[in-house]
Amino acid sequence: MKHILSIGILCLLAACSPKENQKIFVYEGNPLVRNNFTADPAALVHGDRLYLYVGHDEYYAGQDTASGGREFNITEWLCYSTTDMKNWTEHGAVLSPADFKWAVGEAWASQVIERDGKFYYYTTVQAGEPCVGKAIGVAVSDSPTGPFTDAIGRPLVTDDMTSNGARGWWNDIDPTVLVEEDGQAWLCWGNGTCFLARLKPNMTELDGDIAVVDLPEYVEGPWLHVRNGIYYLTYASMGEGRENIAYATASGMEGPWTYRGELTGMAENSFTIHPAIVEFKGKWYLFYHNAALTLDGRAGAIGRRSVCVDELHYNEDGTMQYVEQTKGN
Ligand code: FUB
Repeated sequence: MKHILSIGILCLLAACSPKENQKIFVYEGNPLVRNNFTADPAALVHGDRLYLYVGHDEYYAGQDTASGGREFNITEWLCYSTTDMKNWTEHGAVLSPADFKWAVGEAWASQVIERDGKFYYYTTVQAGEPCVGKAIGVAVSDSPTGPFTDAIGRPLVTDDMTSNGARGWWNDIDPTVLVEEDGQAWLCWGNGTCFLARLKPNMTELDGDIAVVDLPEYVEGPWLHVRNGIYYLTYASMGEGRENIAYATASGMEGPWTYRGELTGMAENSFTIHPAIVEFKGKWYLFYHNAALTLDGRAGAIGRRSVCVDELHYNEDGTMQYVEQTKGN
């Protein structure tokens, strides 16, 4: 029995460790990822390693002349990981909308979380008939680097389940998930409206009604985390014509949520910004994106963004200190 357990542990370690053909790069200041345009970071700490999941902002013919209409071309989600925030391993594409039979394209923001040894990938995809519109899908894997497969064969959240508000068919985007210490899981998402619902312990069904959290200047990209009994709901809010990051706190997931102000200013050269917050090896980090990178002669733009990271510090009362966005060489 002991022998079988040891083999099991070794297999798991092998699955989670960088493989020989995986590329390593060294963090040289922001932007963190410099070999791809990347957006919408989501971080997961598992064991000794931090996993970073991002949308891959890809070039498309006509992008340089496009105005309005199609802003993004994101057809896959990439994964990177690190044990020291300095040396990063590339795991490549770990999920794509094509992995959801009901999806018709576009891979918007996501978050991966672990529960009972399974890794759940909650993500935004464009759904085809009969639930046309942005939808939230959930894929599952035994490993943080996949392979991930559609957990339920249909969307978890579709347009008809929520009121449309200002954003119509594309308001069901940008899922974030939190599992409380007592095991209660929550799903929060939305563009224009911040939706919140309980998840059943199976992590693949909503449990009860969908509530709306009223937050000043809320746009999109919510991120939930807890520290010392304080619940944080951090989100992309509307600054002066572009998004910045703001947050609210509560003593429990049911609120009331108290607005605490801006956490960052607007991102360099980018209309959007998107927060992810985790603690890793005793330090707290804020991941976000800007559009400051020039890659292969193409300057950053709305669909050519770059994931960044900066340290996050708290005040004694639990409020988060304003984060200055740093820049590398
Ligand atoms: O990347 C596409 C969309 O832009 C995301 O879903 C939003 O959070 C914004 O970053």
